[in-house]
Amino acid sequence: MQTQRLRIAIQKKGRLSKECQLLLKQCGVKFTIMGERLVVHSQNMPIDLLLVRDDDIPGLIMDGVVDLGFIGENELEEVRLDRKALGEPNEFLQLRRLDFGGCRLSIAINKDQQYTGPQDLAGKRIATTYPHLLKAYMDEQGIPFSTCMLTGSVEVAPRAGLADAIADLVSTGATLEANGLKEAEVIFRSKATLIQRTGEFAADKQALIEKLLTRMQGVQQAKE
Ligand code: PRT
Ligand code: ZN
Repeated sequence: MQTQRLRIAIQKKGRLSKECQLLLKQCGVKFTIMGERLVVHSQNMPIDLLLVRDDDIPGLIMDGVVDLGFIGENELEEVRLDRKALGEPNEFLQLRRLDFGGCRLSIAINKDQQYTGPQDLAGKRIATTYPHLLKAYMDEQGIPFSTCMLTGSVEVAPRAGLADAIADLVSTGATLEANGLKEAEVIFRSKATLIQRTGEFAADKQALIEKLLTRMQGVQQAKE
C-alpha cells in the first residue's frame, strides 16, 4: 500500500538512530519523536518516519513497504544474501553511502593463538550473527568451517566453549580486547547507507527524494 507521503525507515534505538535523525534535521526535515511511536509525521514536509529495529529495514525496502531507509551495509548485505537464498525479493537502490556507522565484520580468535592466515581457520566452529557474510567469505577462501548462530553476546562464545572463533562487528576493538580475543581477518567493511525501494515513484515524491539527496550532499560536503 503506497501513501502519498514519503516513508523513511530509521532505526528506532541504537547506534544509527541519533545520526540519522540529525542528518534528516540538517536536511530541513522537521519532526518530533515522542514516546514509543512507530510512525512520526514531519511537520513541514510530506514525510513519515518509521521507527523500527535495524534488522527490519532492508526487508521493508525490498518488499516495497517503505520508500527510503537508513541502514548499516553489514545488515543490508546479510539480509540480501538471506533473501536471495530463500528466493524472496532482494532488490534495492543505494542512494548514498554515509559518513557514520563505520565498522568492520571481523573474524577474531583467542589472543594467544597463533595465526598465519585464513587456512588456520579450517575446520573451526565460528560463532556469528552474520552467517551469510561469513559463509561468503569462507567459501571465497575455500575454507571449510562450521558455524554457530548467536544474535547477541557473540564475543563470549569462545570463552563459553561454544565456538573456536567469532565473526563480529568491530569498531574500536575494545570489546575483543576485553574478551581476550584478537582480530584475525576483516571480512566486510561497513558504513551506514541510504537505500530506496525499486519501482515507480509519483513525480512529487521523486522530486522530494532529489531535494533530500541534494541537501544531504551539501551537509556532507560542509563537514569535509
Ligand atoms: O535494536 P536494533 O536491532 O535496532 O539494534 P542492534 O542492536 O541490532 O544494532 P546496533 O544499534 O548495535 O548497531 C546498528 C549498526 O551500527 C550495526 O548494524 C552497524 O552497521 C553499526 N555499528 C557501528 C556497530 C558498531 N559500529 C559496533 N561497534 N554495531 C555494533 N557494534 C558492536 C559490536 O557488535 C560489538 O559488540 O560494538 C561492539 C564492538 O565495538 P568496539 O568499539 O568495542 O570494537
Ligand atoms: Zn538489530
